[in-house]
Amino acid sequence: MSHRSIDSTRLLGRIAELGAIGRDAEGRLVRLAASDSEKLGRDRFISWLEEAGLEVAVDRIGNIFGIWNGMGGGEKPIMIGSHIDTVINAGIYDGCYGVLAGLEVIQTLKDEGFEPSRPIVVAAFTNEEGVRYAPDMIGSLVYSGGLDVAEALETVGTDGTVLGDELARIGYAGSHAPGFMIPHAYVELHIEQGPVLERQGVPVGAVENLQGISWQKVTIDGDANHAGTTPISMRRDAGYAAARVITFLRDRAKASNTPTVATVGCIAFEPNAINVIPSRATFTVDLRDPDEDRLQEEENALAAFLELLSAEEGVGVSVERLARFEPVKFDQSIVHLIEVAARDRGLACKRMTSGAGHDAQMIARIAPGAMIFVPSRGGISHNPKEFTSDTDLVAGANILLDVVCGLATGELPR
Ligand code: HGY
Ligand code: MN
Ligand code: MN
Repeated sequence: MSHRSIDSTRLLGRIAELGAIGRDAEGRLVRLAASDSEKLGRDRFISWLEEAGLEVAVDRIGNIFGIWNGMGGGEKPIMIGSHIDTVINAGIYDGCYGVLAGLEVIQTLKDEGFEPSRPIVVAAFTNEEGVRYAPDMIGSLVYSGGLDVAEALETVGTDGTVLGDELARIGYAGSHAPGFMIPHAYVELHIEQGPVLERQGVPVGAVENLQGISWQKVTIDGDANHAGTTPISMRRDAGYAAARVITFLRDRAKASNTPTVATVGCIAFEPNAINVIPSRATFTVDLRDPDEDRLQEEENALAAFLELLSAEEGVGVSVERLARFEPVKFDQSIVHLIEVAARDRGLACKRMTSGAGHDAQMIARIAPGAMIFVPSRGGISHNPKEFTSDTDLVAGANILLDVVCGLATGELPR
């Protein structure tokens, strides 16, 4: 059976080109949401949308849309989305692959004279990574009605900037109301960012659910004192207390025999001097689990440990919630469509859970959707070593093409 195929040279070339945009003085890829470097990526993406002859729209939270109306007119669109903001010292595929493959699918169909029964839209959502502004996925969260846009625009970043001011400064404070197009269906193509597909030698993942996420910021207050003269018994050491929390979280997750994961990704001491016992430790806790009850159990266990710690170490503890998203189940008929599309191309496909958060989990609030994964070499991501082979990248984009055609024609595959 002959299949349509995307233009692999164009897709791979754009992934490489976007991957070179927003590098810092040390050559690291850092395109944090609403930053000058991200603006460069946004501008380049919009130039590709215009080259493809798409209508470009930007909403009030800075989400970018490339719209192909086809003959679809007033019908609800098929939306293909992801993000182009990155973490610090990122790889070039996370998010960008899905956005550029979405554009490639539209451009392939347009070039071929395909006439979709409904509009097809590619979306790049703001601040998916949440590194500069919490919570993560704020653009798709606002788009799906999970957070009021005015409130979101007031979000203060880790650098003290305000999201709304930064979007205006880089020229991406759009005018469209978030949610101005409710998708008929949503599909997101993404690198797995984990080891499962590669370990099992499977080229395609049909993602049927996504785990819950809990982000908290913990502040521990002790007493600064002299590192040389203060006996251990007299210390109220915020640094030591923080270390106890990190080992508590890791040991508990490791001993649990469940998919629970816990990460302390950011930490800062005050006054942060070699010979001063830290008076304050501020750090983040990222807890995840595919099961909501277990995730709540982990949050409760942490809260109980912090109380015990406060009593034992004589330190003050305060916690700020930064993000909390329940686990999400995707649309079974679209998951099935992905499996059939892979089978029709002779590709093995595995149903799986997403360990990472994605815009798809937010858009699932307003439309049926699912995700397609391709393997990550060594399961590495959020790291410049992030890599997916050209073969897998192209295969994933062709599966996306087939799934979008199936959704656009209503001809669900055999
Ligand atoms: O944190 C996440 O899972 C996503 O990369 N924002
Ligand atoms: Mn991502
Ligand atoms: Mn990411």
